[in-house]
Amino acid sequence: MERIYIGLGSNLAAPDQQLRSAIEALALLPCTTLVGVSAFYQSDSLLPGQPRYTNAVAALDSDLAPLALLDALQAIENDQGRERLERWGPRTLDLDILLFGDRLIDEPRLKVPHYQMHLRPFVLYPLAELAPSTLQLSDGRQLSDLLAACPFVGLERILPD
Ligand code: ROI
Repeated sequence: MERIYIGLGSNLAAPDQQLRSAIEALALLPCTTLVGVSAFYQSDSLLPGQPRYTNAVAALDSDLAPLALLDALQAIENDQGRERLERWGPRTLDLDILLFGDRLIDEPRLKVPHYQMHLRPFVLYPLAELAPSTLQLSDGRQLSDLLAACPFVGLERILPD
């Protein structure tokens, strides 16, 4: 059993509802327990001209292998109407494996830790709600150091209802 953190994002077709549906789907994954979900956060897209995003992070405990989990996450994205028209395009649902236990993964389909998480306040701040502040990433970086280098700018925290 390994602790896994998943980043969720949506900027199309009722983003908050997309995240809620995705969380229900995560809770139903085989060999997996959903152990926590952060608040939702809204922010502008990193790319201009796209609708604002809603983002959150979920914590799972799972016995799934990394690529089996990736397949399951892509199936959830597809079930929720994701169309892969352009890289970085707007999307109904994006599910990213951020951290997978203490594994370092460098495969064509999957790199863990997620290669841009340290640059993304909409990943780091929800992650910090779920993970201990002393969390050390599998590549040796400390979550607290990443947070200190990534100001809480442009994020609007949506209180859970
Ligand atoms: N911007 C925000 N705020 N949230 C995202 O999840 C997100 N995802 C992306 C790009 C287009 C880079 N911008 C984003 O893929």
